[in-house]
Amino acid sequence: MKLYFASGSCGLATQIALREAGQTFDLVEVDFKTKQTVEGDYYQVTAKGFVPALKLDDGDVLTEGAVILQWVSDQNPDRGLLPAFGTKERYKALIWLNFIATDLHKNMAVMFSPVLDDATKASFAKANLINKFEYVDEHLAANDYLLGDRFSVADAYLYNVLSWPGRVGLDISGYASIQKFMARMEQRPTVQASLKAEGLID
Ligand SMILES: N[C@@H](CCC(=O)N[C@@H](CS)C(=O)NCC(=O)O)C(=O)O
Repeated sequence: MKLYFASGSCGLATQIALREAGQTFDLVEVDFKTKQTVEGDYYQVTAKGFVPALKLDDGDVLTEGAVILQWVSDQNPDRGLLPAFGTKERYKALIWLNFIATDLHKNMAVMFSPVLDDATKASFAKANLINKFEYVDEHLAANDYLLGDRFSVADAYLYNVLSWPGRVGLDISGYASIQKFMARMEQRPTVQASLKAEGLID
């Protein structure tokens, strides 16, 4: 199995999930500018040109991070990375995955846009991100992880996306519960190994 990634982008959550699942995988880095990997044209892997993409051993390629996280969890049910199919807890997890993908991830992506000026980004963040950070912070004040006291792949995705604000000049240091969550996540060996593999820490 191969995980296509770009350092510091949204493939980090998949990598953490694969490690939490005890799955073996190879990493293939994608150059966003050229859309090349060591294997050649990344568009041959996925016509979307986006990471993450997970190429399975049978050659099938999965895309969409929130869906890949579910696949990884369901391949390794003994690891408890998501609640069981059909349970109410499962839907609560899916609510978080969807919220992170559509409200946090995609709104954060706007902050990296090369076509928007800083003032526009600041107004956008005020209107579309600050209230989301507050919502998450409030939830984490009462819960160590998104689903309560136990890690799930939704936490890997949240950690991934909440590692970006500082890179775009958004200060989230005032959200105490988010800060504690980030520190808690960074104690996980899988997070450390993933950050290292992406060259984000030594
Ligand atoms: N809908 C996709 C979006 C993935 C996505 O936005 N990937 C970004 C990195 S975080 C990307 O590959 N961008 C390519 C580029 O900017 O050239 C998902 O949720 O997985």
